[in-house]
Amino acid sequence: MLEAIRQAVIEGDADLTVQLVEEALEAGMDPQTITDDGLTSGLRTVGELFDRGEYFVPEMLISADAMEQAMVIIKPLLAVGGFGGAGTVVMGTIKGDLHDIGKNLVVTLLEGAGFNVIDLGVDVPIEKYIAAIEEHDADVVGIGALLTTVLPAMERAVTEIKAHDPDVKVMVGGAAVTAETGDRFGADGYASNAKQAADLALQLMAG
Ligand code: B1M
Repeated sequence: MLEAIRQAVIEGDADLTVQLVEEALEAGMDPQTITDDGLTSGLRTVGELFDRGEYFVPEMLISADAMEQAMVIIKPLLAVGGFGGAGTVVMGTIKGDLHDIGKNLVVTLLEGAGFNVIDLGVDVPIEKYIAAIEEHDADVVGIGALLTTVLPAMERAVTEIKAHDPDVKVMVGGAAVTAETGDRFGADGYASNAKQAADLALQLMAG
């Protein structure tokens, strides 16, 4: 079933992807497993096909759309839990990067963990993060990046946010980021997937 979902994403067949996800949920499969090992795994293969020059941007967009249509069904099942109990998180993909599927998943799981999430979207300049921290008295900032070319911008953002407000916790993630990158940038934490991001935000709040 998971392989069939992977293949439907790779083929960019949104209708089939949605149908298979509905069948998997009816069969009792865990929504997180469907997301990580079916949908996200399929998009990772799409990235490899792009890398090999077999797929191009339009194919990536079509496959991304198949995942996003399936996520409409899954998201409400992931975001179970209270809202706003745990604190405020400002979330966004860094300036220069337009990838948001993973970021949106992180937002869903943060809300499911009880956080009030201010989602700044994609291509977020540093000053927008800082203005949002001020406006919403944020406890945690989440910065995502999927392109290696935007890592210098992410490093500058971590430095400037920490200089502006040493008390706010900064966590980083996204396919272009590793735990080592996070350490080197001076971030308070790194998360490799959406569930880890929610758990990390709770840990950072607990100090
Ligand atoms: Co592009 N893209 N893309 N892309 N794309 C990648 C990232 C790439 C790795 C493909 C490849 O394998 N070569 C490659 C980057 C290479 C590199 O720099 N390392 C790449 C490229 C090159 C590009 C373009 C430059 C292509 C071009 O135009 N020439 C271009 C750049 C546009 C831009 O950003 N300025 C581009 C464009 C696109 C689309 C817009 C077509 C589309 C994005 C659609 C959208 O987001 N709305 C797209 C897609 C879909 C991909 C791949 C195939 C899939 C990404 C995805 O959404 N995965 C991707 C291949 C890959 O990732 N291997 C690729 C599903 C998602 C759930 O996983 O984002 O990893 P992910 O999120 C995970 C974790 O990372 C983590 O939790 C999530 C859930 O578990 N996480 C966080 C994510 N964000 C976090 C933030 C946190 C914490 C955890 O904060 C604390």
